[in-house]
Amino acid sequence: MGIIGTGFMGRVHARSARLAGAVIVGVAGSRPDRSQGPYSSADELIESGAIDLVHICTPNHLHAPLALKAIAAGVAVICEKPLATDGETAALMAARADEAGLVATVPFVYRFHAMVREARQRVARGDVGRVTLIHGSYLQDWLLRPEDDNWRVDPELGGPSRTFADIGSHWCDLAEFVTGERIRAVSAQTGVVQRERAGHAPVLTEDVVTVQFRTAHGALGSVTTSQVSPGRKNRLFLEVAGTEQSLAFDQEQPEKLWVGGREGSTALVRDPGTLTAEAMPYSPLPPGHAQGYHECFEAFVADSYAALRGEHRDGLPTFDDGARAARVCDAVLASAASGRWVEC
Ligand code: SOE
Repeated sequence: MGIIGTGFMGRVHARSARLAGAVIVGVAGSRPDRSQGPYSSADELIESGAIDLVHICTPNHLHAPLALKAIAAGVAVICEKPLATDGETAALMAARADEAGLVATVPFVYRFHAMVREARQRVARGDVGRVTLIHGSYLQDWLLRPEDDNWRVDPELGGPSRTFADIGSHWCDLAEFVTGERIRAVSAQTGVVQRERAGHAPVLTEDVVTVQFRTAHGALGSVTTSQVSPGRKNRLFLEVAGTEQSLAFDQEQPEKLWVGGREGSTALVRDPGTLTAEAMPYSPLPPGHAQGYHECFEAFVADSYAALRGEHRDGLPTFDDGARAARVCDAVLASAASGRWVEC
């Protein structure tokens, strides 16, 4: 396989791919001196004929052109989210991957927590009853200060949405994955808290977003995303209420799933004794040995490579899922701009 992108995510992908047994043939960086192996550019790597799969870990604006090139060359793809900077392009990418019959996946890695699989299975088997309310947030603080900078701030590189495309996409994917519901219409507000950032004045991409939504089956929901919430590092919180039970998952407390009931509530702890058969394969470590981001990433990459070998893996996030998240993101921006509800 090959990797395009040498930043934080490129390194996370490389580590997980090695663990999955993949051989790294080349790494292409933004400049020839950042590349490793015989290929000095992304194009050379994709067209080398030497790789079965390419990991695309570049800034967002390059996801679509590189993934489309790889698909045209018959190369399977693992592409970072947001899959594209607009929903239409993301849908085209999903269609092309489908037509070519290629494995094409997106690292919605929070799906790979055992307690998330547990929640999904409990909703699917009816424990929760009819899903009525879905809410939560995804909060970070790494862009709190005016001096905090990143390519994601720049719409030319990151696309028109920053916070929602980057982390709202994870939340929406997780909410839909756990509940089986589809976000059907949104009413959103976006806000820029830091208008002046070095090199980006005025800042055009959003720091904070609030969204209320309804699903195809009529459940109501809301989500708040922020990259400027002091003290919140990577706090993805999801709560689902149904007519029988509630479930809540907090990515910073990933060993637990709260099961709420009118007659009493419990905090389930990840343990083979309590997990359903569907969640067990995603519980890689004995209880008490906390499962974290890396383990989830490893499980996602391992399942992508299993799919490449022709094996089925339940819940593998594909380009179709990436395209859905991009479509919801488009609707969020359109609603914030118009002040109206927008269908997605
Ligand atoms: C930065 O906001 C980031 O690294 C995201 O890009 C990841 O997808 C998320 O998992 C953590 O935060």
